Amino acid sequence: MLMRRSIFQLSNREKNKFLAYLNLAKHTPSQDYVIASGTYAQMNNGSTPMFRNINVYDLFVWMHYYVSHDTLLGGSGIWRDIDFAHEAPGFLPWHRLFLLLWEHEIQKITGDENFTIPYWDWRDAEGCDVCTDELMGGRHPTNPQLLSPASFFSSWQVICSLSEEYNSRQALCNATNEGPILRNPGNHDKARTPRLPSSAEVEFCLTLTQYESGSMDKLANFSFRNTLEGFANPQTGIANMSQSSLHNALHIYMNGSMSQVQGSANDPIFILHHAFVDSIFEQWLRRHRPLREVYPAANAPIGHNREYYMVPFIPLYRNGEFFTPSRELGYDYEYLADPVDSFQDFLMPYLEQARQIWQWLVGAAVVGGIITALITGLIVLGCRKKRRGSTAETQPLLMESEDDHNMSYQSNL
Ligand SMILES: [Cu+2]
Repeated sequence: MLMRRSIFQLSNREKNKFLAYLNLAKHTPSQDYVIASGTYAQMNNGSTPMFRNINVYDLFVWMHYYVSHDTLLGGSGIWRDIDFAHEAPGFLPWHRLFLLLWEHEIQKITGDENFTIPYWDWRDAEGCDVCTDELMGGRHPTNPQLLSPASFFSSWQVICSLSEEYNSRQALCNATNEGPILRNPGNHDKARTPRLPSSAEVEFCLTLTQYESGSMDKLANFSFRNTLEGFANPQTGIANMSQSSLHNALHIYMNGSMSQVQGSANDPIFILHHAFVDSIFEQWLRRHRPLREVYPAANAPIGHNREYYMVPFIPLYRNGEFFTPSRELGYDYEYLADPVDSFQDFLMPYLEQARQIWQWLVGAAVVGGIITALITGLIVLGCRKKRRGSTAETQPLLMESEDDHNMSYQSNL
């Protein structure tokens, strides 16, 4: 069982390793994937392929862009009200899979099979406490919108951040560099998001019994998904378009690359943030123990029904497959883990090994026992013979030497 841990619980060594892995991903070309740089029509229905290589980090930025970008209908037609990963029931399963795949790619390029994404528990935070040069980058000393030059994230380039430009050109994002990461935490629109989410808001959200409700979009009332995503009031569960709460609040608060859906994964805070959102989803699953059937099978916004495949992942996965407790998917969160379960997890590999080799262990014990018995028998026999032949000679000599030793010890004292 892989354990996701709080970024504040990592040792300095673990923190630096995490940052080094992120940087490696940003500089390692993906061996398995390319991105489409043109639509199917622009590729002449596939006869003129348009694909580009991409690094592992940006592959995920691009996938997050692709799943949420406006559909180019040709001519000047744009379909904006479409998103296969947000504002509908697929939001939580989609981001759950996204993080799992991201974690897996990092494990592959580093060879570190135990790597897990850390989370940022932002409940009741006063500000962006991961925005330091030891973690995700502090603020630039003279330009508040930029990252501090002491953080290597300040040299990262973003992609897929210019949605209106792509729309006007009827073009897909082709992963061209578009400048540095922007982040200006706390200088956001306070009327929309007065402060970071509180523990009480998270707790209220967890009490909502319905996973999804009504129109199953951002207007849904008393929907756990819509409240956690941040389109509903986290004190009442009623949809409220004028506010951005819980998950959305963090995106707004960062006031930069994180604040536009399509380019938000450019900022690596995205990963820490979504890991924590996923842990809240996990708490809800454990508390309410829903059957898979609780996830809507029909009438959800396009792409979000339970058996629909999630865009743009290859191989294919269905929304409903990730509406399941994290332990079934091989991971847990440190702050949610049952200590008994964790101890079992710790023992499991040893017990499993013992189970596989128990015949050998028993065999070795029996053979060892027989050999020990034989040797003991031989020694006893040997000693008896020797004692019979030599007792008389050795006895006086032994006593003499013992006396000498005792004398010298006494004189020293
Ligand atoms: Cu997203």
